[in-house]
Amino acid sequence: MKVITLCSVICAVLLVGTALPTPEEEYQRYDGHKVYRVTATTREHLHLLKSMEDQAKEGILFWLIGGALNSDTDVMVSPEREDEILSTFETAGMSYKTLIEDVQTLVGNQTPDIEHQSLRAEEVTSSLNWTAYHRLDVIYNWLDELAETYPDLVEVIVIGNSYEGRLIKGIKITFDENNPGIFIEGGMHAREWITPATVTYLTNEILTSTNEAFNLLARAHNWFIFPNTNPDGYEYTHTTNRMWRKTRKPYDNDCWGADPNRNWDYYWLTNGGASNNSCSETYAGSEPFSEVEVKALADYIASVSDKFHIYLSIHSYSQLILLPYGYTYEHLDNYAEALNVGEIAADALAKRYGTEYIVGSTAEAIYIASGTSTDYVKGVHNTPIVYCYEFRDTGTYGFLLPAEQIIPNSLEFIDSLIAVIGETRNLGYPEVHTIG
Ligand code: 0X9
Ligand code: ZN
Repeated sequence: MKVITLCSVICAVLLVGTALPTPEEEYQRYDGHKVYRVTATTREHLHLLKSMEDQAKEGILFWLIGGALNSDTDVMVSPEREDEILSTFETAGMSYKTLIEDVQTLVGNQTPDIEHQSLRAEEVTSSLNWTAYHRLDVIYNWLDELAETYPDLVEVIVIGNSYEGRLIKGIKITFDENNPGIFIEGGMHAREWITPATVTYLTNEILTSTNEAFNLLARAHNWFIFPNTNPDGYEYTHTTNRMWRKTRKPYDNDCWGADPNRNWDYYWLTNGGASNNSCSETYAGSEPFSEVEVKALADYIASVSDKFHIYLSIHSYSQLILLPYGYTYEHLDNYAEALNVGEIAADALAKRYGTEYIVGSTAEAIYIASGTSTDYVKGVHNTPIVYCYEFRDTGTYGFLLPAEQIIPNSLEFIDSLIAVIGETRNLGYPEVHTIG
């Protein structure tokens, strides 16, 4: 009797514990949060914005940090701090405009709510689609299905585990062992949901497209594809906080996560292109490769670096095609070539819907950013063609891009990719390494 009583108490506690989320686990709401675009026209403005970001106080979150004069900074502000923050901008002489009136409205439009959660069991067993954003297990199950459907072409690659123990899963598509390869990573920044969505769309096209021209190009290459390189962060954006960017490793000052795109062991934490403050959105980590997800990806890249000649790191938002380097203004050896290929790719991308992308080196086009994946791949492995894509849009929705834009974004991206592959081949890569 005693045992039963004890069990009923413990079981009730356990049941309640699993049924009701703790306050930290509740999905963060952004009612009344606005996103402002602020323009910095002096060094003092830049300095002020940087220090506001570094302080990482409640009620202010930087979506984009403009590091150059006349660049834009997009900052999300809570209703409680709105007056104070706007008066700081005004006192400093910075102009600003409202980009997004109510962040919660946009989050609600694309976030799986309770109703959607109950559909998840069904969704997990069905195939992927590109009319909604999906949870990690849905994407991973789909990768497994691909390997079952195309056993001669597709191999699932697990490169390691995340900090919280999730798999870091991708696939290799091998059409012919001797083909040159293309490496694509998405989802490094958790909140950039359009990136795994588009990378999986591309994967599907590589295997099923009926477009003859694309098929020919796709089948003349092998593909290394990792849609979700920050699985803990990605899940966190689905369960707890839609606006999370970093990994989920605990650090000091009660802050979590490092920026996986500042953690690579190549000019790590150099030139002010990252932060040593664990609360910053661009925290570089405690040391190079402190993030297991980044280390796992770097190790896998090293093991296949002679098997690919094109590397794409996929982010959002801003509509950019960025060349290395980010840690310095110095140009690449083949800068002229890479810029030219990027510009042809941007032209190809614009043809379908008129979407305009800007092409340039990371440091020149946006800001100094050190410890990024593309700098690492170029600097350490000397891969001939390396780009970071920043997908749609330019700030109307930002990270909260409606799911209806997944397919258009994917189609125009594939248009640009066809140009990248074709132009890279015209330059004689991977066999001939010319200097532009
Ligand atoms: O700051 C970043 O890491 C990227 N922008 S984002 O808004 N997606 O966070 C741009 C970094 C430049 N990309 C690389 N050099 N890989
Ligand atoms: Zn990003």
